[in-house]
Amino acid sequence: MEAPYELIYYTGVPGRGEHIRLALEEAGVAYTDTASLPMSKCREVVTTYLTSRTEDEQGNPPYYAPPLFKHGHLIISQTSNILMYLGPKLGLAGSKEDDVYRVNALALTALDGLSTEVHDCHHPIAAELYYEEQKEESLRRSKEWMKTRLPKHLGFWEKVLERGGSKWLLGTEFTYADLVLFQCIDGVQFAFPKAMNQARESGKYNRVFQLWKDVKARPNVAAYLASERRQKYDWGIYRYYPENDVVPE
Ligand SMILES: N[C@@H](CCC(=O)N[C@@H](CS)C(=O)NCC(=O)O)C(=O)O
Repeated sequence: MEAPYELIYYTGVPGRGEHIRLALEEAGVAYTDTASLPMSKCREVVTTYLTSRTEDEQGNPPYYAPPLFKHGHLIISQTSNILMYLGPKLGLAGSKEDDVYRVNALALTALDGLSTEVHDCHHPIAAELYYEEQKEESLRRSKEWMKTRLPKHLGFWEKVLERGGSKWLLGTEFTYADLVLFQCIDGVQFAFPKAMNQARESGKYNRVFQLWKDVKARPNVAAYLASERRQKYDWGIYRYYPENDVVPE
């Protein structure tokens, strides 16, 4: 029997694990997810992977942070690495020989600009400090990010879609990069609704917002989003702080 796909990630928010869930859900394959465990049990399982080694894990170097992904004896970390591993298996990494690298580049770019940078808007000084300890800097950074970085990122994705001449990033083939961009746009809309409304209404990024809609409407994605497996945004990468939700000037 094929080894099961096992996602190891915290429960309570979609977080970085969501990119992997979306790929598995889109492909309609079975997987286990530690997010379905009660909060304390889930933390315990994730922490065990990060701090102690079992016989089964000896061939794998230590993992710095979740998400982790287990497939048989292979346990790997890093969101984009996991997606690059799964992409070809799930038929979500294009069909030409080098597409896997093209799709990976697109996914990495979306994760850099619209996930990591957005996380740093609410934690600009240190991940170890509470938001409340860096509120002033967070507001300053959020304003700057929305003013300069958000249009740069949205403009880049609009250009990718325009150049490809299709509704998907790689061209006519749907790939996991489209899922990653969907999730990033979805999260930024949650965190900064005013700025994103302004961007949508500007008409400058119609292809990007259309991709978000088209991914959302894909049958397996829509069914997943309506299920209880889809967790709500809260304290993760995409956070809503009303004081940071300002219209960029
Ligand atoms: N680049 C890594 C980042 C992983 C990461 O930062 N994971 C978070 C949870 S979403 C974490 O536990 N970070 C702990 C830390 O950075 O010290 C990835 O995409 O997987």
